[in-house]
Amino acid sequence: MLRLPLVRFFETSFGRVYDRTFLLVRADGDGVTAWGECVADDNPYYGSETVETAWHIITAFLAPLVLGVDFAHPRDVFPAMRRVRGHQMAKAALEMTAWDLAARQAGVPLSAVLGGTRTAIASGVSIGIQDSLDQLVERVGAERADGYRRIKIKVKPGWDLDAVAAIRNRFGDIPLMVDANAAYDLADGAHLAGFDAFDLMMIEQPLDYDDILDHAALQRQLKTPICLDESIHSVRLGRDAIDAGACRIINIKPGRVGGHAESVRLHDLCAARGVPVWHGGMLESGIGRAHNLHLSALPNFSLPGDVAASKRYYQPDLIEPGIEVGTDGTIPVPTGPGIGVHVVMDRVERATLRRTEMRA
Ligand code: OSB
Ligand code: MG
Repeated sequence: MLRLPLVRFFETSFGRVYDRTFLLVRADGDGVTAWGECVADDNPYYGSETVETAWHIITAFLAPLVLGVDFAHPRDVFPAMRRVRGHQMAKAALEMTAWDLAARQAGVPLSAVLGGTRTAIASGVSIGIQDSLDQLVERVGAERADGYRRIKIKVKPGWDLDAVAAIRNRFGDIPLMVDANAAYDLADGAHLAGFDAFDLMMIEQPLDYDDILDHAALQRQLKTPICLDESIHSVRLGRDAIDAGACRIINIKPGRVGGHAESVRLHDLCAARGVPVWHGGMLESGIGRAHNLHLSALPNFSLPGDVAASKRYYQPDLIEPGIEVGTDGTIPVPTGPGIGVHVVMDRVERATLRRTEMRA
């Protein structure tokens, strides 16, 4: 369990944070060392899990189901944890580590094992709620100057249409979207239709974190495509949401659906239904961020994701070199074995709050 200070505070509709607490998983097997990251935070505001629940579920229930087991393929790890219900972030942390382990054992990049086809991914940024519209416009300008391919801003009641209008006035027709993190309800439909005037790429998760059908009703009132994040915590819910007309785009976060294998299944389902996907972010360190880069190499990740440069989040990051974005707004997918980044152990040690070791 580690804590790192954020380079800049991050504010969403559920509050402002200055640091990030998360878990790292390290697995040693057959002479290689693999890494994964659990995206649960120290509060249950985005999802119901926390670092403490993930620690408990991993050590008491999940690790004993997978440690020392001979898996033919990492896709078999998620099904092996099936008797534990929910706790997708805890499951994903172990499952993703298993993918890194398998890729390193085979000596190939993780993206190759996952079925990735891209050598670089298009990068976007997620800009939190600011103290003023002037500050927001300044941040958008700085991110644009760094080359990012699309801007997402966090919105909530009282910080929404005016914020979008300020950006459109200053920057014109840039690729722009908003993320409400479930801050509205269906009764706000007429207000949310106000976003239609701004030609947004999408509005992400306007309604409740576990809702499908209200989103379908809202989508019928909006021209702007709805993208679901929080609501899609399994492949089945992704199918249900598409069938119900609740969204036209899906944000994939492996931590939210239980890992890489479930993410690939969700990606494939969306591809078959003609629904584009993009890779979300959870303020990961370089370790989780590297996993996200490899997954983003799959073909239906056709929209820029929230996978951005290390220096926006942590200085220094836990990896060296950090992940950097080119002037064209893309990030190369690492080519070394596994996640293909170098973990700086003394930085991990310094940020560590608690550790445990388990053996088969
Ligand atoms: O809703 O996409 C979200 C961060 C933490 C929790 C939820 C979300 C986010 C982000 C930040 O938007 C994405 C990132 O830059 O990592
Ligand atoms: Mg979101």
